[in-house]
Amino acid sequence: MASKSIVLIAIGSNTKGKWGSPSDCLARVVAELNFTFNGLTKVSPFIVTNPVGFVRQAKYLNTVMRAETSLPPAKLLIFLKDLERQAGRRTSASTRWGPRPLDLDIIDHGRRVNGWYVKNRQQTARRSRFLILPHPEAHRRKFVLEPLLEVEPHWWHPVLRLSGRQLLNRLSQQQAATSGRRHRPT
Ligand code: A4P
Ligand code: MG
Repeated sequence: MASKSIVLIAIGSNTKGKWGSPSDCLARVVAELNFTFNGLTKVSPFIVTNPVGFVRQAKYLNTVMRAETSLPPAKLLIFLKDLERQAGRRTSASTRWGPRPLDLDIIDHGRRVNGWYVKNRQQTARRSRFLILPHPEAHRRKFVLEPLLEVEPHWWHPVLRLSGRQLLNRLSQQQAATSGRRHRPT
């Protein structure tokens, strides 16, 4: 039997879809995934978060699931994309980082690294339709890191080699620096 990997899946929703409101949709997808992973899952509490993106849109409901699976990354991605479609997501009509009834991102799959390279001496992820691991935006997103730490408190980023806690602290410091600049008297 193939060995199992620990996977972390970020789940988000901010519009009504075929599975109902964002909270109905999250409950449904958690149930579907729980069934698929034979109950070997842990789910963080659902949190309401401000939207990140380039268009005006409603707040999101977010959570992170930890699961154990022998499904390889590419097969898991196909399965998750199918769930997004079942929940009413239309890929052709979707804007990058725009509103959606369901978004499923693989944050980590057994600590695999794929699609990252060094640019100007910094680790950077490619922009591509192919699977990037760990997810290219996870380390910049509080709505991913906070729930992730609830289900995997000792997680660390396999490329940036920083813990989830360090990444969150870094985000808070960056935010404080930006708001400090904004409020500096002229
Ligand atoms: N893809 C590559 N790597 C991965 C991965 N690790 N996990 C590819 C999942 N997918 C991955 O994704 C585009 C393509 O990325 C997929 O075909 C897949 O092969 P998408 O979700 O179909 O579309 P997208 O919106 O164009 O891009 P993306 O980058 O996935 O958006 P995100 O990053 O998912 O962001 N604000 C809050 N508060 N909460 C949210 O949950 N979510 C988004 C969506 C924006 N703002 C948000 C939230
Ligand atoms: Mg996505």
